[in-house]
Amino acid sequence: MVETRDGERFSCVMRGKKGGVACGDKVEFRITAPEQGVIEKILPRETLLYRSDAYKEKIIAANVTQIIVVVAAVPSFSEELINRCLVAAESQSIPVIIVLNKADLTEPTQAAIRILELYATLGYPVLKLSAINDISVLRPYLEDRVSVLAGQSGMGKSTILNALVPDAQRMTAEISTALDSGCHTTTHSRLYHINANSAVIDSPGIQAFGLNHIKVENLAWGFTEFHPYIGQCKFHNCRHLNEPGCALIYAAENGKISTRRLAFYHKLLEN
Ligand SMILES: Nc1nc2c(ncn2[C@@H]2O[C@H](COP(=O)(O)OP(=O)(O)OP(=O)(O)O)[C@@H](O)[C@H]2O)c(=O)[nH]1
Ligand SMILES: [Mg+2]
Ligand SMILES: [Zn+2]
Repeated sequence: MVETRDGERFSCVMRGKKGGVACGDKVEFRITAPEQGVIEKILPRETLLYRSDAYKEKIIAANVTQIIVVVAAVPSFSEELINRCLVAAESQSIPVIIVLNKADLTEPTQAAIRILELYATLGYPVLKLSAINDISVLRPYLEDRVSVLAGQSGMGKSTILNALVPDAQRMTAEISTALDSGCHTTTHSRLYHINANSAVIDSPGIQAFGLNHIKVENLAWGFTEFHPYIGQCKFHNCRHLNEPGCALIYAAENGKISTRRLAFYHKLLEN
């Protein structure tokens, strides 16, 4: 769906090969029939958030200026997925905020807060809210930005979107308690305007966040607190795994960086 500056909408196909165009893209298109058109050209992207495994790449959104990683205590969230999201974001220099949704589930939320404290100390804003009650703490973070709601299925991304844009009426669905997961309710990303300068994209739940597109030697740059130590190791090609004289391992041993984050980095090196 293409929207013009005046807010007119056209159902479009892509000229030539299918795919390639993503939610948030700016395009040139030609009208072919009432409310229909052909996308002729994708304009250069400011940012591109995507994930990739050995076989394919999947664009999450184009031209976003902020990523809102949505987590909740129920179903349980993967801290590794947060870290992968952060690495993808850092590689595109896109700022991230973390939203802990379903704060009304007070007891499990307490445990989630303790896990997320680490990310707050790294400088990522961590907001706690309950989308079914009140999302007002999130509003100031949306101003003058194009944000994408990203995260696992069932965390409440579409519920947050509906709270922000009541007319949107995005489909939401009960989670599966048996599987401790969401039901992959949202199948297509879509951008919604909050006001003239702010927009939010709701995206489908992510199960795995492959980072095949990021070179191994660049992975450490995805960990913001590692930056002062990169280039300080004894060996210039240090992978910070177990090499002697590694500045990152030394920093972790001395409590300057979190051993949990170094362990996630090691996990990313493996695949
Ligand atoms: N208790 C509680 N439940 C919530 C809250 N926000 C969302 N939910 C519920 O969580 C379930 C999943 O919400 P969705 O908004 O569909 O989740 P999603 O992240 O969009 O999931 P996908 O589209 O599958 O990626 C629904 O049953 C929501 O009603 C909240 O703040 N508190
Ligand atoms: Mg959804
Ligand atoms: Zn090192």
